[in-house]
Amino acid sequence: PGPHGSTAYGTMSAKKTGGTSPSRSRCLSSQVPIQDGKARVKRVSIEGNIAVGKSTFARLLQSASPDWEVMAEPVSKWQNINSGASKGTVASPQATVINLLQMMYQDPQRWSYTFQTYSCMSRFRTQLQPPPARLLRSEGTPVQVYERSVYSDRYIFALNMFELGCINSTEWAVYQDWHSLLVEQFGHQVELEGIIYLRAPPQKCMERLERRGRSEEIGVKLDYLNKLHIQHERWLVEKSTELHFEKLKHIPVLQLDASVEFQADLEVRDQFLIKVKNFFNAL
Ligand code: UDP
Ligand code: D5M
Ligand code: MG
Repeated sequence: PGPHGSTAYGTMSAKKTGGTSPSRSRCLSSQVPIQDGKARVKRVSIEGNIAVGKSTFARLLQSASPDWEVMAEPVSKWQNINSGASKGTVASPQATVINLLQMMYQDPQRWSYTFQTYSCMSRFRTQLQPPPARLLRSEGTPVQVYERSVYSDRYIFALNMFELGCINSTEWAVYQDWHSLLVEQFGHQVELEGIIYLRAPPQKCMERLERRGRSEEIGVKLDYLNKLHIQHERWLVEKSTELHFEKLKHIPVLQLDASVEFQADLEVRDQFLIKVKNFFNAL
């Protein structure tokens, strides 16, 4: 895991120094080199329901091209918050490890808002990390890929928690206020050029969730996955979710049918990769 729990799957040459030549690109910020008015390194998030196969798909992308860098969702960070240590200090002997993911599932009324602040903060951190040098040097189509984003945090999970009554209207108003402030202040640095939507019936996600057996998710019901599925459909297919960021309203979405077995079936994998390559090239 990286310093904040997000893992870059491809760490092969990520630590090497280097960069684009000034004639090829200029920087609007230190992290987003721009060429011809467009981001030189494209940024794409993988979205989809719990256990649809995002991490599996992310690993597949990471091994498919050195031009792609994939950042995993920092789940381990949410499962292991050290209560006694702030940044740069050593944890006291009494410090306990807090599993906020488990607390959120066990007592959603109490912990959903806290969880949303923490998950969203960790997603901002992930999206603010600069691309590795090898992507900046790439002559092809370099792409930084994230497992979920600050946008799904708000338009899937936080919204769903609010609709379920696990976040009250005061918490929802506060969440939306700081979320908009951060997205607007960070501007280009947290923009995405595209979204890959892994789509599958909630029942299929349930089967995969049970097979994965993450202990915190034992109590997750099909009904919850149904609700999250509907949020994804509203946002990425029907486009009926009210969005607050102009660029996000027009973002290209690649939909992949993740109900098929793409982990083991090499033919399906190759078809997915062709679609992804074409999608990236068109961004
Ligand atoms: N999985 C599978 N076939 C697939 C994709 C995924 O059996 O084509 C399994 C995978 O091995 C894991 C579970 O589904 O046990 C959930 O996958 P993952 O953790 O990638 O899902 P995520 O929650 O990241 O979307
Ligand atoms: O998602 C990881 C786990 O974390 C899964 O149980 C859903 C949960 N999760 C992720 N983001 C959020 C937010 N923002 N709110 C509530 N729950 C969240 P997985 O799909 O397994 O990669
Ligand atoms: Mg995952």
